[in-house]
Amino acid sequence: MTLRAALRSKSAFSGLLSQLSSCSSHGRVCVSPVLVAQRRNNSTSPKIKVDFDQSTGVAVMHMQSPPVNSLSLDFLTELCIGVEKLEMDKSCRGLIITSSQPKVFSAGLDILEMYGKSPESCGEFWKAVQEMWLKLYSSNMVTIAAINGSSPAGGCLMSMTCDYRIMADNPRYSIGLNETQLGIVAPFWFKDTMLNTVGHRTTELALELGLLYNPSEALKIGLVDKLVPEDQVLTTAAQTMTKWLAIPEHARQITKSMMRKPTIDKLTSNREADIQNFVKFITKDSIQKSLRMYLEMLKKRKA
Ligand code: CO8
Repeated sequence: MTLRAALRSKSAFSGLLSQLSSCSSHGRVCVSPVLVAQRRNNSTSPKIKVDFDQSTGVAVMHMQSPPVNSLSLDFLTELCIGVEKLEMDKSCRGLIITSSQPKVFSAGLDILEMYGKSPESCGEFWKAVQEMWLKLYSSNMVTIAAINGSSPAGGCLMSMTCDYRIMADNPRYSIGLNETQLGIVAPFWFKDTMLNTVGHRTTELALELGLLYNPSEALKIGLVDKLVPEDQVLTTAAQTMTKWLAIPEHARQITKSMMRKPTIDKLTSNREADIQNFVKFITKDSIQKSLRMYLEMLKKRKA
């Protein structure tokens, strides 16, 4: 069964998860020998590579989907399964997300998943986008985005789900929610995530104008927390992780939940309506036209 098919089928997905954990007591999940063996070898899947260091309790998730780590349905499915596995393993306490692609952290949602697709496909895709956000934003692990390249739109959203963001200090890179530039609208939970990160007025300007910020600007508005030379992004993330992991875990987790739960609840209580809204919006002729023009612009810019 493919990963995508596994996620599609709820029972198969729980079957997959039950293979990962053979027992659960007092809220602690025991990890099966199969998973432990995989982990020792560092699990590798086509679009995501996870290196988990048992001695530090920190996993590094490398996004490795050429050319630009765009968030396709397959990519999101792998990512969600990867995060779920780590979340269930109580020996994993921290997650660093980074990119193996040169110059790009993630180009955001895969536009080809939203262009020329049936309403059913769009709905399935959007459910996976919601799932990625819910898993990362509500994670009990300490999460750090090691942003070693540009990170527009959904890439910025993914970074903002993390507890801390470290970006490469390269003025050619940019980050932000640029949806309006594509003629589309960032949904309320994208908006809320940004609002929780940089405040109301900055979010209003950023979203209406579809602003992409260079690293210095992003640091100034608090969209990222630290800039470092490109070759130090991962090491700085690891050092920062050590500091975060020194905080008493239970207190940190409850505090994170207190800060984020109202935003998470807003989506969980409206998931189906949000999917319907997305499908209705994205399949409109005018929106499809905007996406086509944007794709053409990307191609022209390359030429
Ligand atoms: N989806 C699909 N394909 C993409 C995407 C993408 N998001 N981004 C780039 N590509 C493709 C390009 O078309 C190009 O394809 P090809 O090789 O076939 O010509 C290839 O990837 C390489 O792209 P570039 O040559 O542009 O690569 P660079 O390294 O020069 O630049 C960038 C990398 C900066 C990431 C650049 O590609 C870029 O700006 N991409 C567009 C990013 C973007 O605007 N993403 C927005 C996606 S929408 C989203 O995430 C939220 C939507 C919320 C929906 C709400 C509706 C209700």
